[in-house]
Amino acid sequence: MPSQSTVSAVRETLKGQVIETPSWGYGNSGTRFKVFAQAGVPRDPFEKLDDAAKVQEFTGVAPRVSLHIPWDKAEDYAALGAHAAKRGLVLGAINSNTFQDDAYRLGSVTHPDAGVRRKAVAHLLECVDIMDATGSRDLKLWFADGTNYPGQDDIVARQERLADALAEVYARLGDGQRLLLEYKFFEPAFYTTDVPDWGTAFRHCLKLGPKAQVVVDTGHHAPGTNIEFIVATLLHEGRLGAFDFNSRFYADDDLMVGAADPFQLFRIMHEVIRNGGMDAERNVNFMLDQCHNIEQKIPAVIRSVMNVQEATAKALLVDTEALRAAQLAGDVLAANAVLMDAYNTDVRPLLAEVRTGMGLAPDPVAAYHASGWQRHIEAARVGGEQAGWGA
Ligand code: LRH
Ligand code: MN
Ligand code: MN
Repeated sequence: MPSQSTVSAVRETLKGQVIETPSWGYGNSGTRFKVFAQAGVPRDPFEKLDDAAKVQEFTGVAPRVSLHIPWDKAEDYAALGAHAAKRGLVLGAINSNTFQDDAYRLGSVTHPDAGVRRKAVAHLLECVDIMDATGSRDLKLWFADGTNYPGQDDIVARQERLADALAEVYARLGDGQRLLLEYKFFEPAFYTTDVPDWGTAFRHCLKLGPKAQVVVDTGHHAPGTNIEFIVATLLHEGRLGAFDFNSRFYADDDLMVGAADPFQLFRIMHEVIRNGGMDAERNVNFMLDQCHNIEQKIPAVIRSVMNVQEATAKALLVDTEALRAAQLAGDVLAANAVLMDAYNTDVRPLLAEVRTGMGLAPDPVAAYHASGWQRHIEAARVGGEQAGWGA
């Protein structure tokens, strides 16, 4: 049993946790086979913020929203920021998009043609302009770049083009802004991918400087990859910038975080906590990157936030003294038992208490359903937006 002082420290940490939700999680999405339109989905970025505000209202830990450009392109970003602020939100990471233009068939920043590379870099620089207007700290870069066939292009030349583009963007970053580089092992490229793994992302970040950090998207690894090892290593090296949380059974499924493998999420959060990743000064951004193709979107985002909270609570309950003693004694079974005891704790009552202490309802999903918001948006919004892909 954890002591009373441990439990109250855990409660305080949980109250202070921040989980950033993605604007595209509120829009219609699907696979390349079908996008199922849902009633009441947002028609513009302002309405996406209105939905995100509901997640914040019922969870109290999701005040930031990531934007994707051009999916969330606005005439006036100051107005978008003011709309967010009125709803108790702030605009979070700006996600670039160099994967939906015909020009990028052979790549964006790694394209063999310098003109296409210039177009891609211009978009990335525009994203930094948007960050200046929104006050966002994080520029999140994911490149779909790669090749489909052996021999299609020169692997190292593409790395050099990538490094040149990143250096130009890095030089444009203002004080307090940073570049977050996301890797993904395949898709849409099927043979080589230019940023396929954490090693490649880490290497580019090291070359760039301290304002460049790696994003770990939990769905972007080969099956069986030990993601928590990557998390521990990047944190130890000071280069873990953010998570894109989601879960997967097969590839980049973008299902709700904690749905496929809550034990993996717990192991990740254990390494985060063990290596100082919850400390405010580390600035690790805990973001969701998910699509709710067949389930209702707002309660799915709420559930996802709760899943992260549950994994965090369990990881905070690990008896670190007992763990260290067992590790030093070489007691394999005792060390493992310490972790499993924490994992097997039902933290839902603790989280309900935390919410009540924050003036919230203990069950955020039930509170959302009781609020009438879903009925309101289904009646008020006609012709909602697609999240941006999968048409
Ligand atoms: C790529 C990715 C990346 C994109 C998002 C929409 O698979 O994870 O983070 O920006 O999906
Ligand atoms: Mn992602
Ligand atoms: Mn992805």
